[in-house]
Amino acid sequence: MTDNKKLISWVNEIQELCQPDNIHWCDGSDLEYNSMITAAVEKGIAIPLNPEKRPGCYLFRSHPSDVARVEKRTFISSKNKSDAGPTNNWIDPTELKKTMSTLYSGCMHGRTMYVIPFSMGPVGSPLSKIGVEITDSPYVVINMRIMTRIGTKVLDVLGSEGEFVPCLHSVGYPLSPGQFDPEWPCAPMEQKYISHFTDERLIWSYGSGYGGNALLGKKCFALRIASVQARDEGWMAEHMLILKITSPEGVSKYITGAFPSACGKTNLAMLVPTIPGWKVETVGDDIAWMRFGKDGRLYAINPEAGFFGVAPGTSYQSNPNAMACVEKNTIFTNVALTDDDDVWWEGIGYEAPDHLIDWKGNDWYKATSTEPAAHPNSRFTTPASQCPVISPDWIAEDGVPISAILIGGRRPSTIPLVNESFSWNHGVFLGSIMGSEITAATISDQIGKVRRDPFAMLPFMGYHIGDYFSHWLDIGKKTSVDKLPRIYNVNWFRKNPEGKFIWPGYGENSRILKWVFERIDGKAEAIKTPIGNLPTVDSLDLGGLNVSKSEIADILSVDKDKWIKEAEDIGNYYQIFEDKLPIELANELDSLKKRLVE
Ligand code: TSX
Ligand code: MN
Repeated sequence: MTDNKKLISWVNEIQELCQPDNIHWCDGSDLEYNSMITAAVEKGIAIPLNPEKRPGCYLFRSHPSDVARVEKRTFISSKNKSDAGPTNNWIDPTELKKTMSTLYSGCMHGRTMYVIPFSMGPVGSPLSKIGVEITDSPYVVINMRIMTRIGTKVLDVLGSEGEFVPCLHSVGYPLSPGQFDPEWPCAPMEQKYISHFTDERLIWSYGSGYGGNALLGKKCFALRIASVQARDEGWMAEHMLILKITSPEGVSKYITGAFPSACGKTNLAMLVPTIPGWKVETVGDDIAWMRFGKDGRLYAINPEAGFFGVAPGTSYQSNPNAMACVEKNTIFTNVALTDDDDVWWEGIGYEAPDHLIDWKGNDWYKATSTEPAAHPNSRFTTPASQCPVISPDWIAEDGVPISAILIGGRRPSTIPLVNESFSWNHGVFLGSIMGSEITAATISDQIGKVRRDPFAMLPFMGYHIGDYFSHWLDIGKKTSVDKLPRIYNVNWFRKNPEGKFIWPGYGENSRILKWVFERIDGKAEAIKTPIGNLPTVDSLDLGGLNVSKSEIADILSVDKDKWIKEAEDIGNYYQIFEDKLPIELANELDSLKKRLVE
């Protein structure tokens, strides 16, 4: 199995602490996967879907209290509180370990403890990193097998001395002999902990079986722990999609994009261009690890092997490639079940049938039901290799060279459709002030204000956000300007006074990608404005687009009064960083203010 002393002693230690009935080392084989699925079906925790319509697909339903990441139960436990910064929950590591050790004590009674060696990134690639997740949840094993590379091949690379990030997970529901085991065991909210011991690169998760709380390779490792490793080792761990775009002439470039949740990252990563001759292929839809190559350019890998996407809103119209992915070998969680054992969700692109079983397992009738049939955060877990437009380079060991970085949020006003930063530092400034306007959909008393989510990393930062900005600025000093990716602020969500989205978005975003592509080659025109370089109306390819030139001019306009207010708001927001706000960003804000009144 393994002769890695650190791994063997950690597994022994956890076995003693959690006291499982059995231990299973995951080899990652098809046989193992199939027998775990069979066992889950026999126990009634997985529902096989119609083999004619969804071969190899299964539906799981979570406990209604365990349906999403829990930010208030997510902790950055560094020795010094100041290392966690103003945006993270912090608990002293000694105290947190004491509390959680009590919870973990005997927590796997009546259960099997699975040991999952996994690689984030292609197995053996110089940009990849190894983790080992210990879990008592078969659902986690099944999903980790799709989302990461798991099994014996990872242990082979780990070898006897290799380093790995230990990731401990328990659903927090020990069973006494004869005790009934529910479909989705989990612990009450106040016992849930998603903890990151960042100094020793260790993850402890307790009490939740859902998504990012439980599939520890993703947000916990590839973003929170990796961001700390990246800071210390001079690379970047970012909440970004990666796409490849190819022009009609056959020239390809790679672009990453940081967007907060509900902006359509997965849709952009799999975009179907509406402009003739252009092609977009997917490298990743959620996380990018970027490192300098020997040539001084930034190279990105997708550390994941699958997509854990939000189902509602995904349709053959909005994202045909995602729909093709989920036709087979896919795990669905909390979607609705049809009478012929297919799936349905709000926004799937066709009417609900008269009767469904909703995400809670109850009858749902189109005529009378008032609640959504699928949970708004219901998910598909699907292999990236099944994506019809997956780029062959998605498994490139040395990653792909990045030419541009997109950043963007949901802003109904102020932020134009696309804006090119003047410089790396100016781009970091734009990233630091990213955010989405708070709408009625967000439960908040601050409707209309901007919720800042710098680089879409706020929920995923492993250290002080001010130090993170400094790290971005440092990256910009490590190579020459011509080798750095250019940074573009985009906004698909500008609204007209009637509250209607002006830009059609989706496949039409290829027009923006084309402009970015041509800017990099020094071919597309732009005008310098106080906030950045904006396209002229004529520099955008608008052929066949049903939007008037005046509306285009509108979403490319810079309203100085709105921006003066924006700059004031940025000044207030910057105060939370106190002495950790890099001087370069304070200078960028000052320069912006000056340009606005020139
Ligand atoms: O994903 C989106 N993208 C990026 C696509 C590559 N969405 C969905 C966001 C929620 C996940 C968008 N929504 C985009 C977008 O570009 N734009 C919008 C806003 C919008 C919504 C509907 C229409 C137009 C714009 N049009 C009609 O409904 C007809
Ligand atoms: Mn994400």
